[in-house]
Amino acid sequence: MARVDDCLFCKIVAKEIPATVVRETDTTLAFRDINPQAPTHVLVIPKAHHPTAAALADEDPGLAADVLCEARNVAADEGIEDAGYRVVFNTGPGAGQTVFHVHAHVLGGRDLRWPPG
Ligand code: D5M
Repeated sequence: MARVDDCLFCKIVAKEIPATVVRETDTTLAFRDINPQAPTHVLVIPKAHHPTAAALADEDPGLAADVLCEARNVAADEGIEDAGYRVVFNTGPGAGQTVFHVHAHVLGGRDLRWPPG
């Protein structure tokens, strides 16, 4: 799906809402989370609208791979690869997803405990 009018992240892609963009490709955008949970907390999204990671995997697995590769590239840019980092797709309201435009949280720069809350 190209764009959903009332979607916050579609508006960030369209530059209608500002964001601190750290990487951009033809198919993806990476920007800093407005409410960071770690020293590095970047969101990687596909520019095209897919509501969840599950929908993205069904509808465009190649684009899902683009998002994962960009998560890796963000970690490299941020210098958190060696220490370790986490890539999280909250999927569904029960898992805490609040924005229904799929996004990978890339978290690092501090000790990350398991299991997450
Ligand atoms: O994560 C949704 C995330 O989106 C949450 O960590 C806050 C972040 N967010 C919300 N609005 C913005 C803007 N405008 N810029 C940057 N980050 C934002 P979820 O997994 O859906 O709970």
